[in-house]
Parts: sequence; C-alpha cells; structure tokens
Amino acid sequence: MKKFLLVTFLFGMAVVALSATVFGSPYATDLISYSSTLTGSSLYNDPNAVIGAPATDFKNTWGSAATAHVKLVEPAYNVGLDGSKLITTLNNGQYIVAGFDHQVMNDPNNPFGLDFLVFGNAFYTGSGSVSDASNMSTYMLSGGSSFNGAGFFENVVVSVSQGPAYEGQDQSQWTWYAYSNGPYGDNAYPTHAYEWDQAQYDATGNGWTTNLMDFTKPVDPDVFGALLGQTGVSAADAIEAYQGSGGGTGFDLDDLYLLYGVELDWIQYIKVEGISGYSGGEIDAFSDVAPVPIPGAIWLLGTGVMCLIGIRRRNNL
Ligand SMILES: [Ca+2]
Ligand SMILES: [Ca+2]
Ligand SMILES: [Ca+2]
Repeated sequence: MKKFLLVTFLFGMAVVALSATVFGSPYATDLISYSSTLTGSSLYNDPNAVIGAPATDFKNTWGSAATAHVKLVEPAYNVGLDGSKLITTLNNGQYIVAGFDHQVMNDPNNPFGLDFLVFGNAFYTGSGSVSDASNMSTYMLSGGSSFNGAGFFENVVVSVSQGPAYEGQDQSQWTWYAYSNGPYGDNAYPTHAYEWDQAQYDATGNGWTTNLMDFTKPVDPDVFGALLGQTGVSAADAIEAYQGSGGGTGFDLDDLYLLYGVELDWIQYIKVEGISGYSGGEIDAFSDVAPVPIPGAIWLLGTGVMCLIGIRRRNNL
C-alpha cells in the first residue's frame, strides 16, 4: 500500500514537472512580423519592446525623480532602468505579430473566462502627485461613467491566430480573428507593477513593496468597473481593487464565437494594429492568463487516495 501511494505521488510530481517544462514563458517570446515602417518616435519604434514581461520600472527623466515604478496612475514611458525600449507605438495601419512558445488555452478555469492579457501604457488621471514618493491614498482618481473618461486610453485592435497552416506560410495568409469591436489594447486596465502597503507608507513614508503584482491574473471587470463610477476613489483604493492583478486588457476566446461562429480551444499568435481616430496606441507586452489552481497533480493524487481507500474497503470485506 505504501508503495502504491509513493508511485501515485511520484506520478503527480512528474505531471507538475511536465507542466513546468511545457509552459516556458507566460509572455510572448517570438517577434513574428511587423510593419516595415513603425512611425512612433525613436523611443517607441522598436517592435521587440512588445516581447517579454510588462515594464515594471522606467527612467523618468521628465519628472521629479530619476526612476519610477509603473503604476496605474503613471504608465511606462521613456526607457527601462537598463536603457531598454519598453513600449511600441502603433499608428494607423501599423501592426506587430507576436507569438507565445506554447498554445494559449481557452481554459474554463481562467478567471472571468479571460484567456490572455494585452498590456499598453494607459493610465487613470486624477489629482495629486504620481511620483514614487507620493501617498497613493491621497491621489484621487477623476473617475467617471466610462473608462475613457477616467483616464488616458487609446484603442489598438487585437487579432488572434493559431498560426501557419503549413510550415513557412506567411502570417498574412494565416487565419486571423479580430476583436473588431473591442476590447482593445492600450485600454483598461492600466498596468500596475508593484504591491502597495498603506501601513508601510504611514510608518516610513514609502509604501512601495518589492512584491510584483501578477501579470497573469486579470482584473475583475465587475468589481473594478463599479469602483470607478464612484467619487472619492484613491489610487490606493484602485490598486486594492486589482486584487493582486498587474492589470492589462483581458480577452476571452469564447467572444470569437459571437463574432465569427468559431470555437477556438487555443491560439498561439497575437496581432496588434493601430487604427484611425487615435493618435497611435502603445503596446508593452502580452501574457497567457494562469488558470485558477485546480492543479492536475493534486487531482491525480486525490484520485489515487480514493482508489487506495476503495482497495482497502474491498480488502476489509
Ligand atoms: Ca475563455
Ligand atoms: Ca498609449
Ligand atoms: Ca515591453
């Protein structure tokens, strides 16, 4: 019996190890294609800036501080602490195609049904100072009845694809599905990189912890949307409403059924395109949403234990 349990346990551990190797990165890893002319300014015209994790810190050369955290009231701009480019501008008709190193699943265990996130440099406006030295509980958001009235948002059209039908097929020939009517990239919800600790601010004058928010967890659309419509909401309140999420615009593959009658179990590539009517939107990164943990290994272990109980019961008869 002990041997049976051990085997079940080892099998469970193997599943955990396998999962870890299959999913190399939760962020886009491959730059597939991009417009021959990206006309953003020199700081924002490198398509490689959309690969990898969202920006967490930047050199704030135009502000009062030398560096700044990315926060929902102060978005990424300029360059990273190491001088790297952080975001890419997509003006009308310009595009970037990026790929993940694995299939992004339409997983029913993904929070709110949202399967992937697109990060831009949208932010909420308000009154007060956004510098890292400021108290986020005294920075008051402008709020409003709509997201676009509550901050600075732009619209970048997002499309998805499973990739080439045969090896070497150009991305322009792939089957793409566009979220033509939104949601859009560089829109709600603004990226927020670090956890804020009000008690730490009250005691020391610096509320920023070194704990990163979760860039694979979507913001709860209902909770946060309701909060924004109220008055007297501070940046600290908004951070709390993110409930550990690092923000980003959430996309549900199920929405494609309503638009195109197609049921996609997974995608692997994302295209972002600038559209007319906006002075260009910015894209920072893409992430695969992590399902709410109902770990397969624990389920298997549980099944193994139930089998064991069953065997014991039969033996006891
Ligand atoms: Ca989904
Ligand atoms: Ca923008
Ligand atoms: Ca970036």
